[in-house]
Amino acid sequence: MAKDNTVLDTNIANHEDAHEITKEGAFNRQKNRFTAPFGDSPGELPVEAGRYRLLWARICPWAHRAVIVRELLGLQDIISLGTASPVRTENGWEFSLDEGGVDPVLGIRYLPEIYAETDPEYSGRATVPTVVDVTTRKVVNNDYFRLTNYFETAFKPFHKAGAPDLYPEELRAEIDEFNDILFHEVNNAVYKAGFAQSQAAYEQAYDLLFARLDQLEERLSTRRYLFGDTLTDSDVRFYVTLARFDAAYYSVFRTNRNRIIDFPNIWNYAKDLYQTPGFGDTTDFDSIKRGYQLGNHANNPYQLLAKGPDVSIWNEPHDRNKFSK
Ligand SMILES: N[C@@H](CCC(=O)N[C@@H](CS)C(=O)NCC(=O)O)C(=O)O
Repeated sequence: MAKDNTVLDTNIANHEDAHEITKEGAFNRQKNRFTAPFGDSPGELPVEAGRYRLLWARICPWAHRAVIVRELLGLQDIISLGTASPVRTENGWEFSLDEGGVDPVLGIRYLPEIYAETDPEYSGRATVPTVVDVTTRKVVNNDYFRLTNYFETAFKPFHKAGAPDLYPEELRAEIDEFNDILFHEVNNAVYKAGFAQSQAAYEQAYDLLFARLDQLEERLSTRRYLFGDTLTDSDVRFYVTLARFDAAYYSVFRTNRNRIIDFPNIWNYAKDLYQTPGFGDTTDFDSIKRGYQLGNHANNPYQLLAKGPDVSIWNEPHDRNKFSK
């Protein structure tokens, strides 16, 4: 846990404590601790309706993607959802949005409580997303990288009728390869820029990020979604970074070569997704701004919240229907 009592996910001290800064000043994200897969083989987490609770905070892109996929696939009654407040406290993510300030199912005030109950030896950061087995009160999975894929595959028997196939078998290898690039060069590159402790590490992340965004701008000039005419898991992963970019990363993480609204194809694509049920209705720009801007107390000692940007433009028309047949 961070020593500073005003911490947030954007507080670098938090990551120093968790030994996530290399000697070159670069951010090297901690490994997930709870990675058991969901499935019906021995050692896998049994897939059952009502057994698991997904814990998230609206600021967090890694958790947001699991929430979007849960919505798209209609898993809301199968996996319950607990929401922590957007500004992380000195004691970790707090369930202060709930009555009495505790999660109504688990009865915890702070996320680290359930990590400590599960593994008293755990010394890493208690992160969202976290999946808890409510029958055992144990954290069973915090594998933000693969969680959406489990919802898409192992939870298939529970998908709503007509749910999109976000992870089609014939595309899985390609999607995995793409998601890996997306992680290193977009989703995590913004954090690498924001958490860098040397000019070189910051510039390296910045250059990597914008070179990839330029390529994605090009890719989206010929197709509605990243893999063509239908939504995939990769679109969800790209979207969560886009939704945070202009409101947070651009200023807080200094990823300011240009804004997302300056990329014509990416911006129209982002609006298209935002206006699709599951995306915009789970996106809370106010929480995003608070989480990133107020979270870093050292960089914002007077706790001022930027008034802009105007987020009403996410509801403006997009031009992506031009790709529909
Ligand atoms: N589990 C991953 C990714 C998830 C993650 O970083 N979530 C952030 C919120 S976006 C979090 O919960 N941070 C808590 C902390 O830093 O203590 C990690 O450990 O780096």
